[in-house]
Amino acid sequence: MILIGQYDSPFVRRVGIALTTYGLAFEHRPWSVWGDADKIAAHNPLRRVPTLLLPDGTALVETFAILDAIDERVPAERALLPRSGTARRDGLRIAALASGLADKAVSLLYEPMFRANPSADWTARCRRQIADTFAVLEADLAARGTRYWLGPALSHPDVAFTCALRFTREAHPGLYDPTHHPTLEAHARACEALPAFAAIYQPITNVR
Ligand SMILES: N[C@@H](CCC(=O)N[C@@H](CS)C(=O)NCC(=O)O)C(=O)O
Repeated sequence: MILIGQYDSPFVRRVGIALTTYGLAFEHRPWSVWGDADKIAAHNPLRRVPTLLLPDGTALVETFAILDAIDERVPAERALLPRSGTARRDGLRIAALASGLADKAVSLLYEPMFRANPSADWTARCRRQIADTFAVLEADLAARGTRYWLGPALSHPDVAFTCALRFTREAHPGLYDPTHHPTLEAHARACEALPAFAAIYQPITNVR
């Protein structure tokens, strides 16, 4: 498998951490969505990352679709989400909130890159969406009292959230206030200390 994209993307990092946690072999092509757009386009007309090339050459796009394929390559007991049932729904729900938060943080980063006069309304909307989602996630995790989001073991929501938080903090300093989110803060710190998270990381270099 070949993973295309830089680890400064919260989505590419999430896929890289899942592959590394599973111990699945993969090649990494750290292509930039800006400088290497033509190379990415040869596999993905959207010119977006992550793009995952399967051994048969199929190019998968969209993090959740990529992870669906990766999860199938490990036994059910090692997968970062149960194959079905309530815990799967719950994990997908939380991972989708974290991923949506990351989407808004990416939009917020792109706005001044592409507009001479960034929209104040759009910027305020994104900031509000991010802040409200952090608040919902803090309440959700605090109510669980578990080591990881779905219980004693690492799962997809933990990876999705930790990648979203790291990206948001680095892209938008001050937007996330750790004192308002003590549960999220402790959780992300514990996840970032895991070997796969330490190995799969790149500070933001998202420049056009
Ligand atoms: N929903 C997508 C989001 C991927 C995404 O936004 N990737 C960014 C990099 S962080 C990208 O490709 N940006 C270039 C573009 O959208 O044209 C996913 O989960 O894979």
